[in-house]
Amino acid sequence: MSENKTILSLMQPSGDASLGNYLGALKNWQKLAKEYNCIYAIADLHTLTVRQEPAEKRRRSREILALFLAMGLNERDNIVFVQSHVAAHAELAWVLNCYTYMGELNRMTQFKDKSARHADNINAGLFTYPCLMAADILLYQADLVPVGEDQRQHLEITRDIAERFNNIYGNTFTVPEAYIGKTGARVMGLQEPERKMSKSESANANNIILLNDDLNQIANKIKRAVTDSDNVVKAGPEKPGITNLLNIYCAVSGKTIEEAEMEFAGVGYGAFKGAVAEAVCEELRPVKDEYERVLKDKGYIESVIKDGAEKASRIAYRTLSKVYKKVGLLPRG
Ligand code: AQP
Repeated sequence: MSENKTILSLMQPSGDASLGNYLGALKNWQKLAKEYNCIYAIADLHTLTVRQEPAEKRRRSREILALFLAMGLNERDNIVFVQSHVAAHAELAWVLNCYTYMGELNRMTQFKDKSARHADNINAGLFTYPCLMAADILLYQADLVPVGEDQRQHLEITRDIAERFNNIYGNTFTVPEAYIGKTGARVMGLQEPERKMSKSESANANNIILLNDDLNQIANKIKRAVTDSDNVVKAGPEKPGITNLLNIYCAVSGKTIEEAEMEFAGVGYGAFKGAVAEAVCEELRPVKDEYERVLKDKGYIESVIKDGAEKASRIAYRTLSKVYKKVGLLPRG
């Protein structure tokens, strides 16, 4: 790895990738590849906290990996791997469990949210999830982690655990910083624009744009998006549907909200939605073409998975051996 800082980005195969994942994460990650040592992982162990059809999970893991590759987040310039293929994640997570307090985990809002949503399956993994996430980050001595507002708390706890460990045993982990992208587009649901578009919550298919949707479906979903009855294309807290569409339009066109509002001044919602649909489809067309091409190349995907596991394991086990030695475990020989 070069002297550049290391940046670690994870995506869970908890659902099919959405326009939110694309605009809020993948598109930004693409820009980081030149400046940083980038490590991209499919966070499949994390998805075990919520029940899912096993075959679906395997399909999604491959598809999200293919999406990374299609977007140029490739194995030549970066490390791309599947979390469960590097056993050091689970091993370090156990150690970190023993250096994390119940009080800290109790404060995690994601635990509270997910337990409320999955009241029939409040498992221990859901509670100790931040220790696994800390392991993901600390194993690679990541300097930076791109985080959205909802993930900040997890990065904070990772920093606390790393500092605690370093204070007891001497410098072991790099204490990571949050990387805040310039345009952290937050895409909201098309039918519920007050809530984030989330890939694991696709009960209403019209609420979410999936990268697996065809371009006609995508355009139709945008045309059916919930708005209001003003017929004025302007962003504002009282107009969440239009604001969301404007944000999406700006994220794909590179325009500012003011520029977009001027462009659509006096234009009705029908024409505005048509323009947003066209811009999104134009943006996604080449990505989807390349994604479909990569997805068919099973041999390539398998080779990336294998190579990624080897490269990631080498770094991860270096950190894990250091940790095991410091906490007093016998060396493996
Ligand atoms: N709606 C969104 N707008 C902007 N960014 C988003 N991300 C997700 N949804 C949006 C970003 O995608 C990256 C990968 O996310 P993740 O898979 O680790 O989990 P997540 O943040 O919890 O994403 P989802 O889609 O909402 O998944 P589920 O439904 O499983 O919780 C992250 O960088 C995230 O910010």
